[in-house]
Amino acid sequence: MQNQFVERDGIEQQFFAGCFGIFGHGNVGGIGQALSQYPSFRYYQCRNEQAMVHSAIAYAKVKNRLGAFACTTSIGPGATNMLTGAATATINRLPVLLLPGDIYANRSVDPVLQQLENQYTNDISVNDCFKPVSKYWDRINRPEQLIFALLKAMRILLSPSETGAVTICMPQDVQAEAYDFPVSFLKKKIWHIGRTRADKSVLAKAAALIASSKTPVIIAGGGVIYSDACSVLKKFVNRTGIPVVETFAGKGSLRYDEPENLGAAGVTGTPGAIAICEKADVVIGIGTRYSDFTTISNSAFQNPRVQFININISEFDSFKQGALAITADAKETISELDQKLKSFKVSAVYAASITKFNKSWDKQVSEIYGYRHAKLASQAEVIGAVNDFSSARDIVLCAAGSLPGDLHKLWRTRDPKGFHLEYGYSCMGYEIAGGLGAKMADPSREVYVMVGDGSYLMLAQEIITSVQEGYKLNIILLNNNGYASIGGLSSSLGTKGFGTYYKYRNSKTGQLDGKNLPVDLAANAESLGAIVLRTKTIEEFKAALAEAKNNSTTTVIYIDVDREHRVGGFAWWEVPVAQVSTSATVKESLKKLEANKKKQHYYL
Ligand SMILES: Cc1ncc(C[n+]2csc(CCOP(=O)(O)OP(=O)(O)O)c2C)c(N)n1
Ligand SMILES: [Mg+2]
Repeated sequence: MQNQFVERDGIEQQFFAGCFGIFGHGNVGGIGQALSQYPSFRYYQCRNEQAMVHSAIAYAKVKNRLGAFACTTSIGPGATNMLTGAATATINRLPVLLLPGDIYANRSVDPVLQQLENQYTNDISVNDCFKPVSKYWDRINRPEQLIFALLKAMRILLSPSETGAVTICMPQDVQAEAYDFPVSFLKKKIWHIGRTRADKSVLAKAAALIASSKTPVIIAGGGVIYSDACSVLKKFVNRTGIPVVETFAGKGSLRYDEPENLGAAGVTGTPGAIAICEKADVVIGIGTRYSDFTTISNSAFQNPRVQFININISEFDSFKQGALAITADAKETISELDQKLKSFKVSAVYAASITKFNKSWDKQVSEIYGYRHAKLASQAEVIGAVNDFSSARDIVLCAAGSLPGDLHKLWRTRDPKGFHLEYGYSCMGYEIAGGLGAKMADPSREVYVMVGDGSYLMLAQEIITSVQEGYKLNIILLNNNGYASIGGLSSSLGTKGFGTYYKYRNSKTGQLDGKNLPVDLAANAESLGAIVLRTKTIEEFKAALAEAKNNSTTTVIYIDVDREHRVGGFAWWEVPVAQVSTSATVKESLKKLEANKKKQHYYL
């Protein structure tokens, strides 16, 4: 693994940075022994198997998929704890190599501790659960199988279109067996990562379609950033005036203050992005997989003549929305389109409306940042303070709750790697472990992990690993006593935030609507080894940001925020409403849903 290198655009780098792991009887005598014998391939001790996959994902994301980690676990619960991480990696198209331990291949001691027995076959273990969440899955029943398995694994890990979780299950007895591998298998190998060029005739058709368009728009997805296409995108849109809207993974493709940048697309989008997409005649999707958040549940595009052109390295994605499919690398394709569209420019009227949207949204962001809420701070004020304080290359990192939508709209992104949102799986608990992976990938940047109380409680223990390894994180812990995002969603569906407050069971009502629970999350963070700065006002919070920057140990800045004081949105999102209910508010929500559903389209 130490001898696997990647090369793209002539730049060579080692692919595997090391191995995260937690030992048990399923890996301690095999992979554990190997890691102890070869310290140059560094082992990192973690606290939870899901968390270590999150760290590996974030590392790969910051490395633009040109670097990755392996994760080793014991058998049984250690292995299945990685399932959520595997799904997170595969959905976000990020490479991780998972090496769960597995039951004895020789079956001589069946059932070994933690083995799930199946009375109809002995050819199954809990690790078979990884199959649907992995892009490649294998089980090594004889050591020599590793030769083919690892070559296939590398192909998937390095494929820009196929990458995701690769799971190689390692039966605990086989791990300890010897085999005389060919020396050539262990020699340095450099894997070239190519840039697939577009089919000429499709490219010509796309150029002609764009040339004839009046109101084109580009949706920039994560593929723009992974392909390192940001500078060619900037050149192309600065010259042609085609506006850009950004998905969660694509935010940062263009600096926020480029005149063509309309900001966040879709459900959590800006007014300008929503308005321009609604009328667009040609939508150029680059490196996007068109999630419902981007398409506003298939209602974002209302022009009856709208046509899609998709530039995507994945054929699967390039064919979405009935598009003219360009299955190719983003950077190459944008450059070629730029050449073919030398004389194309959007109309002055269209360009003026785009610049106006860009400016008016930025003004609104300043107002939201500057607004001082009388009681507790609002989440938006906190985001504003972090954005204003952070340097252009610093990373803000988040995954779930109400923060992602607010950050998507409000964060002024100044660097392609500055906005790190795991919003493919939106997995609560990604944040702190992810922050660690991001910092490991680029220690020269400050990492600002923004985490809600709910996500914090899911998975905070990698604070310990960050302290152990000396990777300093700035963790902003926003407490609003429960699940504000889902509470808001519940209210919008008529169910009034049921089950989303952290409150005692009330003996009178029988519901969870008693007093607030006596939980002290700041003390919890302190107990894990972090420096904790408790802040009450936005001024204290700003002072804490400066203090945290000077600290060399992971610092948690704790602040209570007002659950009810929300930024609000400009679009809807389809979530089902009960068709039959005794509640008047639910019935009301059903009417709204039915009205919104009328705006949905099939794009064929
Ligand atoms: C692992 C996981 N479980 C459940 C959910 C559904 N969910 C999305 S946001 C959320 C609440 C998040 O709470 P918190 O982190 O406090 O953020 P807030 O909503 O209060 O901003 C829940 C339960 C999820 N995204 N991930
Ligand atoms: Mg919360």
